[in-house]
Amino acid sequence: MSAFPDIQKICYVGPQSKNALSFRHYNESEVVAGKTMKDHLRFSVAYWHTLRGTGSDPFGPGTMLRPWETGSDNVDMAQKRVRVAFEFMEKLTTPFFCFHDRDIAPEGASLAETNKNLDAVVKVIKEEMQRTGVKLLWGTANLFSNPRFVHGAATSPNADAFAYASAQVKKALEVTKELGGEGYTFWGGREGYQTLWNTDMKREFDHLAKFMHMAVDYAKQIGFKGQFYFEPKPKEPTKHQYDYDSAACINFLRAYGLADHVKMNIETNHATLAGHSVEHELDYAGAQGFLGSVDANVGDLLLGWDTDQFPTDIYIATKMMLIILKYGGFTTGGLNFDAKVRRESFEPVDLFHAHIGGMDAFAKGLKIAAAIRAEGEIDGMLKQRYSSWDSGIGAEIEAGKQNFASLEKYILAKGDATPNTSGRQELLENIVNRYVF
Ligand code: XUL
Ligand code: CO
Repeated sequence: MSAFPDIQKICYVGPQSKNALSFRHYNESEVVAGKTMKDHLRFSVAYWHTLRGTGSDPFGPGTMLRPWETGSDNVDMAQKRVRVAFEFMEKLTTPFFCFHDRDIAPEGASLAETNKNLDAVVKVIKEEMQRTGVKLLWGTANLFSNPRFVHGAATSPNADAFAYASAQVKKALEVTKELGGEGYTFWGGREGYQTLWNTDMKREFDHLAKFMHMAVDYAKQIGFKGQFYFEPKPKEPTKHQYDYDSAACINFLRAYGLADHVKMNIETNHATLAGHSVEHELDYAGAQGFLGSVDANVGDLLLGWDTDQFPTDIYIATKMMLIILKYGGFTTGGLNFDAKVRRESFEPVDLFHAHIGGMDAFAKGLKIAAAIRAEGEIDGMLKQRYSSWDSGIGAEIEAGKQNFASLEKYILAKGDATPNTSGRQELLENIVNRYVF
């Protein structure tokens, strides 16, 4: 039985389309900058929001109308829900999905029973993946909902909570491997603290590193070749999250010998919560060689929390695609819509509107970014701005042929620095607008 009987496969119609259930820009087989849009964008549906989001908020319960949900959260329902998920992705034509272990299957009375539940649901997921060709971008474990993780998981002061989390990630890695997942993401949830009065920060960092190393070792042991990702988030739920931003995460990975095994999964709304723009976070990770994957959403700058809205802002999408292209595009990563429909958007069709809007925004952003790069005007201005480093004293400094004493001599002889030219920010913004509209 169809969960979306009135909705056909979403097709590309073109920019003039007024059909809300069509793509105006996402034309999966269209080649842009040497690759199809499908291969550039690698869109993914986030199981936790799209299939499990209820619309509850601190002031009230869920509002979502999901006719296929029959009330009881058991394995039978979880298996039925998988069929709904894949009908949705098939109609939407997203090539990937992502999940947490606990989104897809209910917890049982013991870990053994929980794992059995998971296996029963994974069996159906496997069937549906084969039937539809939809693939797994990455898997992860929910180490934050159950009260046993009240003080964190890998950074909990309770060694048993750490042990439980280890057992859970072991199983999540096995399942991710079984489903051919191209990656595995660490988002710790409660890995952070509320007050230093009760927190041994150094010890908690050491434990988090131990935990990640164990995951890397176990992946090797079972032959899981997917890419590990670390997802930064500065606040929510704890006051001081250890994975604050790209810089904090990369420093942690380097300090603990994990740099060769883990890349970043950058989320737009998490970037803005950290006081950064997403392009800053992407460029920072890219410059350090850690750009892996993206959780595509947006926050609301007037609200200070993780609103996880669908991304429809063409400037943000363009800037993100410019940076993703600059670093060579996705390999194992992709654009995972870690986003939820608003509580007021409670009908199933809203899930389609939301994803279509996000996919079209990034498709258009990709085309604009590719055009900007092909014409090279902005790149040329950037290069020009740094041209004092291409020859003469600049090139010598870069080549390590100068030192403080020789530079003092140089400036004493020269008298003063050559005046800088204008930064031309407004002109650059106008040039970008020329491509956008
Ligand atoms: C939470 C968040 C997570 C991760 C995966 O803010 O973004 O859903 O993406 O655990
Ligand atoms: Co996320």
